[in-house]
Amino acid sequence: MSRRALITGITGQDGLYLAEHLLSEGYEVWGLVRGQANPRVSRLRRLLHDVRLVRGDLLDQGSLISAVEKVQPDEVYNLGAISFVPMSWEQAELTAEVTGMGVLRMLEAIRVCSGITSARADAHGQIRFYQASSSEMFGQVRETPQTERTPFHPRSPYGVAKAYGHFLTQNYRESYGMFAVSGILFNHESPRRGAEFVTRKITLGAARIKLGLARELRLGNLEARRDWGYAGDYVRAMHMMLQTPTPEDYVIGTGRTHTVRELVEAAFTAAGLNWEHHVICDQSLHRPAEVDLLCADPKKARTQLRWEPSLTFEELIAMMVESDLNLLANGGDPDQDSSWP
Ligand code: NDP
Ligand code: GDR
Repeated sequence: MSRRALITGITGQDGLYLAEHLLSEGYEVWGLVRGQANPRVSRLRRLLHDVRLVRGDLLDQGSLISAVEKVQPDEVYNLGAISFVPMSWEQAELTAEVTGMGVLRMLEAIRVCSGITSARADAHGQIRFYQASSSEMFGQVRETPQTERTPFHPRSPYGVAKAYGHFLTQNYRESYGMFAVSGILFNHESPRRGAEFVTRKITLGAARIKLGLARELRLGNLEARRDWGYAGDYVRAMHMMLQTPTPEDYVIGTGRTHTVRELVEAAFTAAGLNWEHHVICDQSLHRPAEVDLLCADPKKARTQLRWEPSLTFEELIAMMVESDLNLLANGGDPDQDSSWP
């Protein structure tokens, strides 16, 4: 019998890649979807016919219990979140509820449905749980590169909510003996990345300018450094983490860091443009508190999971620019992403 996975956040970038990966591994894949008329659910149906859907919301405990009861999953991947960092200042309480408390509700749904009440659950037949933790938890870093042992100093309500979810996942592992792990993932991108995140904003901006659809691109802090990898590689790591004999947390990243300015340069060069003629620095796009530098030390994942990224930064950005040029040249709508590869 095929194994069954339940994914929250299946309509997002990672959810789509993870669902594809698990289907290719022979899983029966279920996605938790919310809302009455969510356009991203229609897009998901168009892209992935074999995924089954169950209604639920990370804000609603009862719906999560019903979903777990209905699906009877072997593995749960909790990717659902308010994930755009600037939005977490505008809607801090909602971010805490979805990105933070949502983890508690999902863990409780699994605990209740599995009948786990004692301090140490029987490992046999347990639902395995993956939590989408984030390098944003490191925030103002005290050491670089960052490992599984680097202390957290989150710099946004999003980072704080993720830190809560991270520690709670650890706590359910220690309190109830649950197979619950966190992947501390650094920024990962793709042609399916939301248009509000800086990589996609830049590759779409460069493509629009190249095609004469725009003349300028307004950006915030060009000096921030991030460790950017390819989302398709990172979802493989999520799956690998749930196949290990013992539950442990892992840092996933490339170990290389670049400034936003270098990202702009790579994207505009890939489009055959000089970025200095088009990019405008806009103070209003700077954040109340910035994360200046992130760089992963993925040694544990490399040695214990045998995980390796397949694309370099330059290959990733070139792929995204090419995809956006094709999308726009064919009249595609980036908000619908109908022509995603
Ligand atoms: P996206 O923003 O693309 O997707 C977020 C998903 O969360 C969507 O499917 C959205 O569904 C869902 N969601 C939002 N609110 C709720 C809710 N109340 N109940 C249930 N689901 C909800 O994120 P990514 O795919 O990029 O990231 C996946 C996860 O990994 C997130 O938790 C993110 O914080 C984390 N992460 C991402 C990194 C990255 O670089 N991409 C790095 C580290 C961590 P809907 O369509 O209904 O809005
Ligand atoms: P991040 O990603 O906040 O790291 O969170 P984002 O792409 O939004 O920003 C990266 C860096 O670029 C700078 N920046 C801009 N960012 C945006 N969005 N728009 C701009 O115009 C702009 N100009 C400069 C930002 O200041 C920042 O330093 C992502 C999300 O996917 C999180 O959910 C995830 O947890 C982390 O990555 C790891």
